[in-house]
Amino acid sequence: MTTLFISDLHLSPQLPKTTDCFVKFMREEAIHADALYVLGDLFEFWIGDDDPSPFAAQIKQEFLTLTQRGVDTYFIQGNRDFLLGKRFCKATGITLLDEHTVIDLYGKKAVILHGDTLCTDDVRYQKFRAKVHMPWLQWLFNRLPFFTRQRIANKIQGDIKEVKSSKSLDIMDVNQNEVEALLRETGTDLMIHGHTHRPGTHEFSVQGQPATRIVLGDWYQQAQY
Ligand code: LP5
Ligand code: MN
Repeated sequence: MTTLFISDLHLSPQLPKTTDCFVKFMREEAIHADALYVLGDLFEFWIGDDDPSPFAAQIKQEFLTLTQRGVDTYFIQGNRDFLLGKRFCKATGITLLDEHTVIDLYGKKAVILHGDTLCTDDVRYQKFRAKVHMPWLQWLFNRLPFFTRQRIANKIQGDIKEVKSSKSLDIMDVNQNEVEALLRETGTDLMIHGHTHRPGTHEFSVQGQPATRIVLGDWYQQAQY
């Protein structure tokens, strides 16, 4: 009985070692699991399912092989791959889940999400997020040629880097009230997310009942699942 959770791999053609770790994980670990949940930021950037690169094809092939072997595979978009969509899922056999989703983990309910929506103290990010999630803007963006989108994404990323480096670490962590509100709203006492790159297990109580929040780690140094 194994269900695996990963997030924040930040795969890119520039980091071949991380891609190797991912391939090894898919072929040696995920293949034996009942299910695999990818909780966002699988990619450093994903600007459209029509990515023509051999890198994109390689990653898709790993997922296709896994789902064809019968491992149920699910994906929740992160803040870096929120444009991953239906076409990617169709090509790989994975299932796209809502921003936050309640799953049944061998009889235990858990709410899973990327985690960026919990960082409500980061007001500038939340405003940015609301903009890039506007359906009409995404519709327009998706209709631009792939390489134009790539140029726009690079420009935005460059502009934002400085903004991020001026933020305090506190602001970029989850807001505890937000965490508790989501647990109450979903009627769960277990939450699993990534995004903050601060792996750990947090125990606390919500309305007098014990609750747990598990944070997944990133893959910059090693595979974490
Ligand atoms: O991922 P991480 O940890 O490095 O940082 C995140 C937040 N940053 C982001 C930005 C992404 O990395 C960049 C994604 C670019 C993809 C291209 C999209 C193409 C447009 C599509 C249009 C449909 O998510 C960071 C958080 C951090 O997590 C911790 O939570 O702090 O947030 C920021 O740094 C964002 C700034 O605070 C916002 C600055 C606004 C600048 C305005 C730029 C122009 C916007 C144009 C919108 C179309
Ligand atoms: Mn993230």
